Amino acid sequence: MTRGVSPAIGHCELTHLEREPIDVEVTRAQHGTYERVLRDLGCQVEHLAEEPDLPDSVFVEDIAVVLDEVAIITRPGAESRRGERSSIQRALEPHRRLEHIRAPGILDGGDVLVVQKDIYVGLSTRSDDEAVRQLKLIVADLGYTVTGVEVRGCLHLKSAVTAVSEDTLLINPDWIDAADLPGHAFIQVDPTERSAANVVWVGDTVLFAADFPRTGERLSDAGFRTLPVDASELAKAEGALTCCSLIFEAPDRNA
Ligand code: CIR
Repeated sequence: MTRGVSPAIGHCELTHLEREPIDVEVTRAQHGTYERVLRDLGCQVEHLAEEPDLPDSVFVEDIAVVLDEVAIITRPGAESRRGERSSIQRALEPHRRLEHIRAPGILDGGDVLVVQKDIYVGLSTRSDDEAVRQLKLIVADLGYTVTGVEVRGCLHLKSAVTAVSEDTLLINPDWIDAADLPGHAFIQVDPTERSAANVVWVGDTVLFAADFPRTGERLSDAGFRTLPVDASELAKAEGALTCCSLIFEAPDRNA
């Protein structure tokens, strides 16, 4: 599931970046390529209409956590993003039973890394212990463990670490302690490419941001099939690759 780029993206939330002009058409072109790559990899892309008044609404990942059994609509840490929920909720209703993170909890999907039955939640400026507590209750009977982990220096947990296979994580060790994610193998980003840990793993392929070729090379050296995707304009809005989609199994749909 994706959503078109808002014409207001230039007014996006920024935490670690200085504001610079964002070219909406270039952003749309990059986003279109991203969707095409997902289709080429066998995904059925459900493209939601853009939201002209919601600058960050292309970053659908933050609004829901979709597990096989349930989808959890988040309560985004940035107040300006809370209006993004209603349309995502409507779009997910046909696919999953829905649950919600409720006030005072805050949670961005970018802070939620699901690795098989382990759910890690980044304790960032956007997600808190109260959301972790609620999430634990929601998944209590589903066999998941939920663990809050400290992140530093980056926006979200998935800025610092994402999965590239069932047991291997790509990590920037400056932003998170690998010891907080026990039982996994790690590949480190190239030290000159701080934001490179955010990759999208689909089937047998890992999509990485074209701005980070050295990390891409590390992944291919480790035996992964990789594909670069240009997301440089989206990056000016502090968005990375995972943020632009919610990827889940939809057995109720024809492929
Ligand atoms: C924000 O600050 O909320 C947006 N400008 C960027 C969100 C990126 N989302 C993500 O990494 N999951």
